[in-house]
Amino acid sequence: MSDSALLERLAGAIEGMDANAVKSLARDALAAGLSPATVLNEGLSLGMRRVGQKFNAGDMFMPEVLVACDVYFAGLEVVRPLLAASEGENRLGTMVLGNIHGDIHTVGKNVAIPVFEANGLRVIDVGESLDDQVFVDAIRKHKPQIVGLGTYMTSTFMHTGETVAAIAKAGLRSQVKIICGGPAVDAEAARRMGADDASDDAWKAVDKIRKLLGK
Ligand code: B12
Repeated sequence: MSDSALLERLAGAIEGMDANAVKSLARDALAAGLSPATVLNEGLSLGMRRVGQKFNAGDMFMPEVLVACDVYFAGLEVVRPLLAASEGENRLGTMVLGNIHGDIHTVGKNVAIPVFEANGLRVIDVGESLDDQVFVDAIRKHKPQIVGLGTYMTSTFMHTGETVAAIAKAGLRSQVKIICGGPAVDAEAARRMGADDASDDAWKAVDKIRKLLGK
């Protein structure tokens, strides 16, 4: 089977919510010589993006999305141990990532993290519904180049300004770029609140992060 056919079948297994198929296809793709980053970026991620599009179009329902996420994670189990050892690790820099106070949504963050890792970020996940001080402490501890703010509701996205202000008050704003992520974000509004950018799509966010870091 050609590489593109293998990747297409992998994506199809996620859309079809078939965990067994996704694992064996991921192994086949690696055995065929595809890099772990390619298997994630062009196979597993393609399937997850299509699931998101179907959900937004009303062609898939939330329980199905959650099963598809589990299938995505089953495929990730195969690929993830190899990712850290591959070309991806820490090429772009370090990201501290966490959800703004009041936000407990985890699925999007957990889907985004491997995408960021496969594209060269070392990601430190500091958790959900965080006080602004947690971001400040994590920046001091891990010295990231980029901070990701998970904001999955309008109310928490609107808190961005306060979190950015806390980082600035601690004298750390000039040391980091800040990007918001989640379905309710808007890049212009994020900039008005003092962040650098925002994205509702992990794969597009990688390009934005590259630009922000000048890479
Ligand atoms: C699943 C879900 C839940 C689950 C969460 C389970 C979990 N463990 O995550 C539960 C049931 C707990 C929940 C609760 C609530 N939810 Co809810 N939830 C959703 C739902 C249906 C899907 C979210 C999801 O998983 N999407 C799939 C993932 C893959 O997509 P994603 O999150 O957008 O992530 C992608 C990108 O955004 C990006 N990304 C993710 N993180 C990051 C971070 C960075 C830095 C970057 C750059 C990119 C990035 O990468 C991902 C892949 O591209 C959405 C509806 C929707 N259309 O999104 C509502 C939604 C987010 N929820 C909403 C609301 C209001 C609530 C509740 C207040 C409901 C209630 N009345 O109780 C509570 C609040 C909980 C809280 N305090 O946080 C609203 C928010 C509306 C708004 N604009 O404010 C939404 C949009 C539904 C709606 N249309 O009303 N929710």
